[in-house]
Amino acid sequence: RKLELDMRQALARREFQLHYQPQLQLASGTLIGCEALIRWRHPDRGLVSPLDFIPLAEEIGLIVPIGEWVVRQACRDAMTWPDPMSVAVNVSPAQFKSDRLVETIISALAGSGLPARRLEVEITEGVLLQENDRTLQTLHRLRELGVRVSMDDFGTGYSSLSYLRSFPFDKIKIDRSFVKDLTSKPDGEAIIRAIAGLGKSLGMTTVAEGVETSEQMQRIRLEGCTDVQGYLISKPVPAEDLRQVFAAFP
Ligand code: G
Ligand code: G
Ligand code: MN
Ligand code: NA
Repeated sequence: RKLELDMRQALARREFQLHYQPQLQLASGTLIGCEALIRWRHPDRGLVSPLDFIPLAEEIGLIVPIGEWVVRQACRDAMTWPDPMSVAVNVSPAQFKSDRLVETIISALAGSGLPARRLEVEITEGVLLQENDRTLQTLHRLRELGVRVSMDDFGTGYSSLSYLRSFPFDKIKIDRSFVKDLTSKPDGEAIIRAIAGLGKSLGMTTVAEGVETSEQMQRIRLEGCTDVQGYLISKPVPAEDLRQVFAAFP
């Protein structure tokens, strides 16, 4: 398959790029960090979305070297941001299981000089689906390093709640489908309020994803979420454009 062949070359040809989307802390009105989102600048196809190549990369095992590149690049970029701004990387199930994740992270932190407290790992339910001792051990090793761990796309899977019981996440990222329902469905705010309350009682921060309007942001603040991420604050932008985004916030 052509795409597969191209992807095998893409790392060496430096065709991958990270875009960054900031997260705003509601209480302080400051930006607390950014999520790294990979892009593939394909020579013929232009910018390819991760939705179109991450699943294939997972399937053929290429997610491991790609994921390593993401972690290293994200740490280097975050070193140029004001302390204590953090960077969040998405780690997919195959990468998580590869057994090199912790070593890669230790090496990326050492190589860049980024303190562990400024790195965040986002995992989805997929990682915990076949939860076993090793999965939990990896999560605890990350925690011991001082790296923070977030539960991504919260609420979309089958047993999000039970995962919160298995591991003490630092942050819950509320899936953007719930933010969409906030103003469009009669009881839309009930779910957000419940998750925000859950986060509060478990000592986890809660970030609402996909916030596009100021009306949504106001409601989210009222329901008790601590942070927001979405086009209202900024779209994901290349590292070079972040300076301007940072400048727009105190
Ligand atoms: O920006 P968006 O279209 O940017 O991202 C689409 C999906 O791709 C999201 O679910 C996101 O978590 C995933 N994604 C983006 N960047 C990465 C990455 O570096 N690694 C992995 N595993 N997934 C990513
Ligand atoms: O799955 P994950 O949460 O890691 O990926 C975040 C995805 O959400 C990315 O594809 C990103 O580009 C997208 N995204 C970020 N902010 C918004 C937003 O305000 N609206 C919509 N529709 N998508 C967003
Ligand atoms: Mn994410
Ligand atoms: Na998400």
